[in-house]
Amino acid sequence: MATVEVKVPDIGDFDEVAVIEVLVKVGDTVKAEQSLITVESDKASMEIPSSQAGVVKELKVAVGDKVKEGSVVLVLEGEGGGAAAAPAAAPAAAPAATPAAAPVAAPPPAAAPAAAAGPIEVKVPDIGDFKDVAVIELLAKPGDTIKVEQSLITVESDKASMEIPSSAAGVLKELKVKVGDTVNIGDLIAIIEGSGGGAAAPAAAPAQAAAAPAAATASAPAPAAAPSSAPTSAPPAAHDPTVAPKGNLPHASPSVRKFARELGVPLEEVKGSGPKGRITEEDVKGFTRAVMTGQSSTKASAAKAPAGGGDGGAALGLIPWPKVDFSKFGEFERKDLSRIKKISGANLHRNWVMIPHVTNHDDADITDLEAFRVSTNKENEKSGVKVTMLAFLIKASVAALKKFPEFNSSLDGDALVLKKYFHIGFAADTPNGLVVPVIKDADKKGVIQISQEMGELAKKARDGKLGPADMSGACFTISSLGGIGGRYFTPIINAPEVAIMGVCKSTIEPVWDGKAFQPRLMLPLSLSWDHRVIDGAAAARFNVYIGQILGDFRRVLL
Ligand code: CAO
Repeated sequence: MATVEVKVPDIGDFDEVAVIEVLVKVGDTVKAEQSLITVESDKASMEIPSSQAGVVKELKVAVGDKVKEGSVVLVLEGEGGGAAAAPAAAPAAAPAATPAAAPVAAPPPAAAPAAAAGPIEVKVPDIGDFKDVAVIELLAKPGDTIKVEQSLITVESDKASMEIPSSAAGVLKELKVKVGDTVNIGDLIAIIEGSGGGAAAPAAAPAQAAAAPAAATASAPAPAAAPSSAPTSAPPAAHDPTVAPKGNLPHASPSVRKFARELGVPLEEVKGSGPKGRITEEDVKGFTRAVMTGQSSTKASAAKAPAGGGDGGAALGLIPWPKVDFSKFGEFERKDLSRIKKISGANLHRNWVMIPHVTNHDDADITDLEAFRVSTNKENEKSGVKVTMLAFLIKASVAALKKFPEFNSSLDGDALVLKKYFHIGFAADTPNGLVVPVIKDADKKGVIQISQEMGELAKKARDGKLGPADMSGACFTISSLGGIGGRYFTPIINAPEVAIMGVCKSTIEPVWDGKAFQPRLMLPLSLSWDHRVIDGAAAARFNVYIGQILGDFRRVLL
């Protein structure tokens, strides 16, 4: 099989950029367009994709190396699944249309500086053939004194993030964009009261100076709407980045930013361990771990998460949270929320507000299943593994997800992502709050193995030792209060999942069999579902189907 050299494509008019991350290793199988390395200049970082599919034979660059157009990144044993290796002389031939083909260098200001006073409009300069790039950071706030070329905002696409500089000097009067907005060339981003010393030319000519187009073809999801792979109660969350503190801007590559966003980690609170304080994926994981184990908390979530909603409603145009002097009414004590509660609160709040929830209630006859569970546990007494009703529920959910695939999906803009894997989260109560560990590939596991893994994960949860990987990737979540009591409740969906099953304590009830009332063990089920994705009839069918399986577990074989 032929080997090919993958080279740095045409990435604009820059001399050399530093390799800050190597994203693959020797032996890895890479797809065409898969990111291989991250490079970074003063103002922008971007990922260089592979021009073709194959197996990595040799890496030709290391972190810290400088590369430019035509530099060999690595040697691939080709699978013939992509473009042929682009010769050094024509590096743009392969990934020319990909984001990596775009320059790393930050765009110059929208307009050439010119002496002017009075209000000046700063617009997005020509940053290449992309549209709808997400604003991920605001780097200045009204009242700040801005220099020409000082970065005002950071935008990000799938593969690259870059800072948009000011075309004028002066005092920032107004920012016209906020985090989560998407922008295009020519969009107004700020009004600056010119200082007369190096102010911008009229904003009507934003593209003039744009010699350096930026990366990006696809728009990155806005942080607020970005699907979080973390469970409702897990680490993540609703971090609404506001103005980043001056001189303390989070420094991270696009993939690390994306990873942080998925976990809801506020990057400006993460200490970077990479060169020049750059935040690495390990730093984000470490931060999450620290929050989960109670060694740290996030300022953002602490400020936003409180059970009552804090001031989070302000963004929705709600009236402010009531401030009450409780001492007027009697004695009280003040107790800080646990760290997990602070973080999960922000998630729960977002999910509750953003997802149109509906909850269906039903009962499943588990008389025979409970008898089977008890006898199975007797048979396996010595194994030390106790089979729980929750394990059967996980198996039943997998069968229902297979029969009703839209329940195993996530909304992504106007599209539905239909998953072919079956990872099931379960809510676990811990002394520090609620967490949601995930049983991976539950479709491939038996009830005993699921019970065993659940026991291990629940213990890890109680000991505060769950890592992000233990809590991510769920397709569907089950929240069981069966060991405690109650009849029904309305569980909150774990975005980006589209449904969650709440289970309460089973009780013996009289059930009419056509001739007489029979004492049957009935399990209350409460299914909350996202009405944007699921219709009421489908939800009722899903619940009924789960009930049928629990009523006669042989049905999972059908
Ligand atoms: N009906 C009746 N009894 C039930 C039951 C049900 N639906 N589910 C469990 N039980 C019984 C079990 O059989 C067990 O009884 P024994 O000790 O006599 O065997 C007892 O209740 C305790 O079960 P368990 O809680 O140890 O085991 P589990 O598999 O049901 O649950 C776990 C494990 C980790 C999910 C659970 O310990 C837990 O944390 N539950 C709380 C989840 C929660 O807080 N959800 C709310 C989320 S919304 O805020």
